[in-house]
Amino acid sequence: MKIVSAEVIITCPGRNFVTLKIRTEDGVHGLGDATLNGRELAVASYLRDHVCPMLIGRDASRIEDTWQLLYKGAYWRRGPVTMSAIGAVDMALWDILGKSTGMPLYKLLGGASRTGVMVYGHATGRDIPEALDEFARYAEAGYQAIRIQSGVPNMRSVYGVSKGGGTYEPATKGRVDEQYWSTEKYLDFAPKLFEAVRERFGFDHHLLHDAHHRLTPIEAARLGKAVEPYRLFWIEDPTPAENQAAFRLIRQHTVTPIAVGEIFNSIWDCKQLIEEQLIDYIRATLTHAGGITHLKRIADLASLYQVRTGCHGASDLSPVCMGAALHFDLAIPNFGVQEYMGYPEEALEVFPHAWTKDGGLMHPGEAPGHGVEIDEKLAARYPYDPAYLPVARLDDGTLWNW
Ligand code: GCO
Ligand code: MG
Repeated sequence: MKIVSAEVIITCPGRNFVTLKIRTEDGVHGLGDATLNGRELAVASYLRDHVCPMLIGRDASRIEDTWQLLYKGAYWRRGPVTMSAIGAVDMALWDILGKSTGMPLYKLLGGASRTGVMVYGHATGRDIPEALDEFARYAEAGYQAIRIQSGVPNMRSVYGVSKGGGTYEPATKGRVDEQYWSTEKYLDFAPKLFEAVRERFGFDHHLLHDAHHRLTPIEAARLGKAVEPYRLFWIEDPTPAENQAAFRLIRQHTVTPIAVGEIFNSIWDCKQLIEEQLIDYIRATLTHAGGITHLKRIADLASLYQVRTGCHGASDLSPVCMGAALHFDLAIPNFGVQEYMGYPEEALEVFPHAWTKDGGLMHPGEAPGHGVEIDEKLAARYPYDPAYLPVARLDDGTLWNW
């Protein structure tokens, strides 16, 4: 199973994706997702210039040893660029192992622990009535878990709501968009949004919401406490998590469950959050947190503390990541929920996939490996198109957390 080539493919079918393709001497290939939204070329260069040459000649079945080599061997540890590059290699090697043994990835991970993967969709609206109508559409489509985001009255922009109708896409082509934020307005509004959902739809659905790192710990505690009657499945990223101990303060005040970790890239980012049971769901992903090998380690640690997974599944993680994530979700014992934001049609064409979707339940399929391929000819028709995530400022211009 000697590796003979490793190449990076960059394509923009609706949005930018970076894919690593590793090939062995037996003609088997594996794919890994290396997309880091807004910093795509940094990971592409890390792979092309530093990692790919190291892979040639190595045994593709030595997945753990390759992970350790890339992690310890760089000397400089962790970080989103390094860990996304390692994640892509790891995903591709597991894909190769699946293909060369004829097994779908979830079987290599121990087999199915459930019949399907519960995914949540994004209901968004410029105001409460519009958000509720979107919620109704997801409910009718069979989703058991639905995230809701809405525009806030008298606030110029808000996280998670699409600009001109259509699907939500946070990155803006060619520039860094400036948005505005007011915690006071948001905190006044958010409980009304959840109240309206429960009034119209009752308590049958799992209700999720993303605060997108905007609050201070005490503000997050206030929000969690205020929304307890609406029994949310989770509030996501209530406050930035670099300071893990900050979550103690939130926990002292509220039983609203908390999900954190889409921007984490290693077990060290969430060790304290998990060990002190300061969160309920860990959102780290395969792509950004070092692939299957490392996310499994995080999930196993989490399982000791009854913390479940809720992997990030925004459309800026490629379908390759989604396919691999569905295998992971199906196999691990402490799966909670998987985000599925969906993809532009052209992205689904560039990445043919074995997964299936039935309402709010997904299945990775039975194809060997992770079951996602890339149509390279089609991919070449969509050249890289730089796009960046926005920043948020307070009304007086102070730069805030987006
Ligand atoms: C989510 C996330 C995304 C991120 C995006 C950044 O919960 O899905 O918060 O919307 O903002 O993935 O690239
Ligand atoms: Mg989020």
